[in-house]
Amino acid sequence: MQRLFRTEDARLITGQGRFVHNLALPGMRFGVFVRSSVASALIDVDLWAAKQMPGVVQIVSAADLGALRLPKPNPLLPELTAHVSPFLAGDEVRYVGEPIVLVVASDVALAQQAADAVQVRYSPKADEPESPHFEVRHHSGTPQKADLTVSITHRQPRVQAMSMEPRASVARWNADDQSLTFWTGTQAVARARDMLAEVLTIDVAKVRVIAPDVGGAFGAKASLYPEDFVLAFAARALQASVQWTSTRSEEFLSATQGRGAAFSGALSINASGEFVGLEADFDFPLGAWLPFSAAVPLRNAVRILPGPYRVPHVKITGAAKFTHEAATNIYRGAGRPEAALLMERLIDDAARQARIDPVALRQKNLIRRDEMPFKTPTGETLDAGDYPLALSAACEAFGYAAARVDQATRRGAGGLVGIGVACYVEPCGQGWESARVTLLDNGQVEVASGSSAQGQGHETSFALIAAEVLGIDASRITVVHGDTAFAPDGIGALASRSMAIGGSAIREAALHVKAALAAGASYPIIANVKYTARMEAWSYGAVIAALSIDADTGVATIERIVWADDAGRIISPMLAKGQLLGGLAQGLGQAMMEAIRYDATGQLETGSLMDYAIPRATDMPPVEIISIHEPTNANTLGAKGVGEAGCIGVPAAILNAACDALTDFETSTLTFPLTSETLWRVLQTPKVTPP
Ligand code: SMO
Repeated sequence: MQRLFRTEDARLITGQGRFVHNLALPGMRFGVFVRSSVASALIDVDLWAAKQMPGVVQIVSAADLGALRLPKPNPLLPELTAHVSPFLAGDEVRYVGEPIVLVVASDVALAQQAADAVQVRYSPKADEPESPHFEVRHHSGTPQKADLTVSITHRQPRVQAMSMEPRASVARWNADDQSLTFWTGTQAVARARDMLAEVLTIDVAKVRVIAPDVGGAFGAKASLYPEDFVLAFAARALQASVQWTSTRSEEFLSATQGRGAAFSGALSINASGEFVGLEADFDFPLGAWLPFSAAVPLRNAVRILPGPYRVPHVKITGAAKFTHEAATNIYRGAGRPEAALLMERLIDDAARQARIDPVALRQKNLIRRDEMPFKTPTGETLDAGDYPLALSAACEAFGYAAARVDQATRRGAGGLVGIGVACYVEPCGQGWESARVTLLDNGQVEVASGSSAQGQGHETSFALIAAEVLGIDASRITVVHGDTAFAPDGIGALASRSMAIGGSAIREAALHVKAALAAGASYPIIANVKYTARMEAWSYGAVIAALSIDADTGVATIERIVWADDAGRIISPMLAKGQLLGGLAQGLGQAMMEAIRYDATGQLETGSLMDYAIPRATDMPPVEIISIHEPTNANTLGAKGVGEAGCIGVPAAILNAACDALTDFETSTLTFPLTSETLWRVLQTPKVTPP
C-alpha cells in the first residue's frame, strides 16, 4: 500500500485501482453463501446433494463452527454486549439473507451450483418473546413556561450503502507459520485483525489484515461481517486461500443498512421566540444481529440533540430493538442526520406557527461564538464555531431575502415552491490515532497511518500534512496505510475522524522528525506517535435548499443548494469539496429516492438496483459551497470532520423545502423518500388553513 496520488493526478482515471476482487492467489478457492429465504423459521439443512457436486472442496455449516460467535459489540450501550450473534444460522433463521452455509469450490460457478443444491427446509417457529429493549436517556434542566409547543413524528426508511465494490474478502491461511492474511475492503484494519485473532484464538501477531483500494464504505464496511469470520475459518480448515465477493443482490440482503428509525419530538418556544424545551423520542431497529458499531446511531442521535441551539430543558429518550431484518449499523452520519432532521423540522414548524421567519428564529437560538466552548444539555462540549455566521453566510450567498420575494411571486402564479433551511453539527470522533513518519537519507519520507482510506484520497492529504511540516514537496512522500503489517495500530477511517485525529497524529510525528533533524539525529529518522485528541471537534454548517414541485405529477426539482460548512483547517480543498459533494449526493439520495422495503413477512422487495434508486450525476442540483474556518483547539491540526456533513444537513433542508412548498397541505408526517408518488399523494389531500 505505498502510493501517492499527486493532487493533479486525482482528476485522472488511471486504471491503477486494485480492489479485493482483483486479487488472484495461486490455488485460490471460491466461496458462495447459502442464505435464508425466510425471515423467521426453524431450519433443517441437508448437505448431501451439495457434497456430491463437482469441484466442491469444503462445506461449512453452523455445526462446524461450534461455539464460535461474533465478538461483542462496542460497549457504548453496555446491555447490548450480552447479545452476541452467531456466524451461520444453526437451528433457526432470523432474517431473509442470513448466511446458513458456506460452500467452497474450485471456481465460483461450481460453488454456486453446489450452493443451489443445499436443501434447507423451513418450519414455522412458535411465537417468540418481544425483543429486549435497549435504552438511552438524557434529561436535563427544568421545564419553563412556553407559549407555543409544536410536535412532529417521522419514520425513516432504511437505506443501503452503495460502494463501487460490494463487500469482498480473501482469507489466506499460511500453513508454514500457521498465520492468516486477510484482504478485505474495511475501514478499520487493526480492529479487523484483532477480531479475527480473537475468534480464531490465534495470536494477533499471526494475523495480517490488508485493505487494498476500497471504493467506498460509508460505515457499512466499518465492522467485520459473519461472512468474513467464516471465510477465515474455512481457509484455516483447508490450509488454503478462499475468496468471497458479495453480489449486489447479496449486499441488499445481508450488508448492514442505515437509518430506519422512527422518531417524534416536541419543541417549546416562549413569547420572545427563545427555545425553552425539547422532548425527543427515537426508536431504532437493530435488525437481527449486532455488528460492532450497532449502538452508535442511537447513541449519536440522542447525544447530538439539540444540535447547534441553546435549549435549557431537554428530555430525550432513545431505544433500540431487534427485528427480523438485515442488521443496521453506522451509515454516513450515523445518528447525526436523525438528530438534525428532528430539530430542523420542529424549528420550521415553530416558525410557521409563530409567524417568525425560519432564519430569524434560528439566528435567535443558535449558540454564539462567544459562548464556546459550550456545554450541551446532553453533556457534550462543542469546541468552537460561529454558528450564526454559517447561517448568515449561507443566506447571503443564497440571496435569501430576494428568494423569499421571488417565492411569493411564483406562489401567486400557482407555483409550489419551497425554501428549506437546516443547521447541523458533525461531531468527528474522540480518542486516538497513530502515525509513523520516517525520513530517509535520500530525502524520501514515508508517512504511515493507523487510519486508512476508502476512496477519499487520504494518500494525498496525509502526504500534504507531513510535507508542510517538513518543508518538502509532497511528491517525495509515500503514504502507507490499510495494512497491519506496515501501518501502525489505529482505530480507522470512520466517524469523520481521519483528518482531525489521524491527520493530527501525522503532524505530531512530522514535527518530531523535524526536531530530530535539527538536533542532528542520524538517518533514518523515525517518529512514532499515538495521538489522543484533546476533545471532540464539532464541525457545523447551514444548508439552504430551493425545491419546486410539479402540481400535476408531484415530481420535485431541487433548484439549488447553498451550503456553508466549517471543517476547520482544510488540507486539500479539492478533496474536502469532493467529500462534501459526495455526502450531499448521498443525503439527496436518502431524501429523494432511496428506500429499502420489506413486506409484511420480512421478504426484501428491493433486492437490486432495478428496485432501489440511487442518485446519478444528472440528479445533482447546482450547488454552491462556502467554507468557513473558525479555529479549533480540539486537535493539533485544527481540523474538523467533513465526510458525513452532506448526509446530515442536506436531507433536513430538503424536507423543510418540500414542506414549505406544500405549506397549504398537511405535512407533519411527510417521510422520505420524496418521490413523485409521495408528493402527488399529499397534493390529493384537502388543503389546510395556514396558522
Ligand atoms: S458512518 Mo462512518 O463510517 O462512522
